Amino acid sequence: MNPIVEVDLNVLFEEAKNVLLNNRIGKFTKPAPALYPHQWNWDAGFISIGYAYFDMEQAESELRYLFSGQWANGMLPHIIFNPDGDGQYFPGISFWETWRSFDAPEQVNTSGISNPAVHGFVLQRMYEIAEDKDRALDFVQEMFPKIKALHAYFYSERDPYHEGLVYIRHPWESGNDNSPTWDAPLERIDFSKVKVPPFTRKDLNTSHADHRPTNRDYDRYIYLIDVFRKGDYKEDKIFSTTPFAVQDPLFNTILIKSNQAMIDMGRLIGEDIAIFKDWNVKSVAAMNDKLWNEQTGMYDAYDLINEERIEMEASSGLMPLFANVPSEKQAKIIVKNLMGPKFHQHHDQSYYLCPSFTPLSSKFDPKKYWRGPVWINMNWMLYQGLKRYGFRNEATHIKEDSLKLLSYYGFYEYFDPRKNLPQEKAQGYGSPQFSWSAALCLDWLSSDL
Ligand code: 9WN
Repeated sequence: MNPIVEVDLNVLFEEAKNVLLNNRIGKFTKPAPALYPHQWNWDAGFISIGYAYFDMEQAESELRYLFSGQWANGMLPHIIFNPDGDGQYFPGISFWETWRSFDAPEQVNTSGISNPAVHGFVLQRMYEIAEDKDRALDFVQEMFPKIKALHAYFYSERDPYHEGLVYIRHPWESGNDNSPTWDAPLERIDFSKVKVPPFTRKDLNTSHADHRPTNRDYDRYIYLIDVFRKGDYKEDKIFSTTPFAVQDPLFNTILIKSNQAMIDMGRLIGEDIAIFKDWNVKSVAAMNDKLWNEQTGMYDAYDLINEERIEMEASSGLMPLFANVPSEKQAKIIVKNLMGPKFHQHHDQSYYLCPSFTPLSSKFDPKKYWRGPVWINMNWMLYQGLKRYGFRNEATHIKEDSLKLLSYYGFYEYFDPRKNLPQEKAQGYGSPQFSWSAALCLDWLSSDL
């Protein structure tokens, strides 16, 4: 029994392992049993970390399968479609019309947008976990050029002013799909002037509408895909027509973190690492010059279409801790925000770390997807950042909160952050048996602190 979470950690480890094994379809693992029947990009990264503890071959297979869908221009799609799952999820294969692009692969069906570039730091984590370091190095060698091509795509195609900050062109690229951070740019889509292609949602067949994005959100998501199709997936054409292009602190943090990992791993295998260093010098400076908000003590997003900051109230604004972007002084301010009224303790209300959006805002919704609930991958990244800066108590706090939620309620996709709910009340939402919740639990259970 563990005194903090009052569960047998060996049992929890076995349960987490089984979530991955039950969601596995041969070479890859679905994010969830029913809601997500294909392979998702950043999910696959977190899932590989979990497998690395008990099946390194499968951990490698996840990334190999994912990169089999990489486009010729380096773009790595957010979904690699499982042909057997087509029809169960919308938007499916045909909706994306990726045949319009010369870059899309012919043998593999994919979406036409990307996801956070977790692969560099995932590969490094796999190397650290590996017992057979020779084999792990071979895998690093195999993946290195593919990950480099992905980063090169982001810096050449998504940084039009060469600032060192890449933009996302769809909320699904951020992985934090319906975060209120995207509300203002999305509200610019004027439905009295533009048409949305007809579509039918499938997510509500397996999930509660209160916990998922609204129909209006979906109209916007689908409209944007139509913009990409009409632009034949050419980035310059899309940039000149899209109403949505945002520099997101989380997306850029993850890229910087993976650049750092590529620098370390490049040294190990004797690869040229100069370009990763150049990218990071520029990106870290740009994060601090352009996105750091002195008044709020968080990193903002930046809307490239309206050329204005989006003041950050989402936990993404704390996330640069993960990639060592803030100075020690900035880090202290960020931690004050994390542990204070904005995300943790407000009068008699207390929240599990870390709500995805601040409970102080009228837009906070404890049940709705990325508008308030706790997500395990975000907690895991915050935890790594806190640990690295030496905030041991806060790091322990976030790990314990995560393990409590996972052991009390199960491996849900996301959790209600409110601490004052009766314990018997369901606090896990979205899909049960969610793969990355299990995979990152395996990582926590296998490491100290
Ligand atoms: C759209 C798979 C994905 C995650 C995202 C999460 C959710 C998809 C959806 O599920 O997004 O990509 O249909 O809601 O928001 O972070 O990668 O688990």
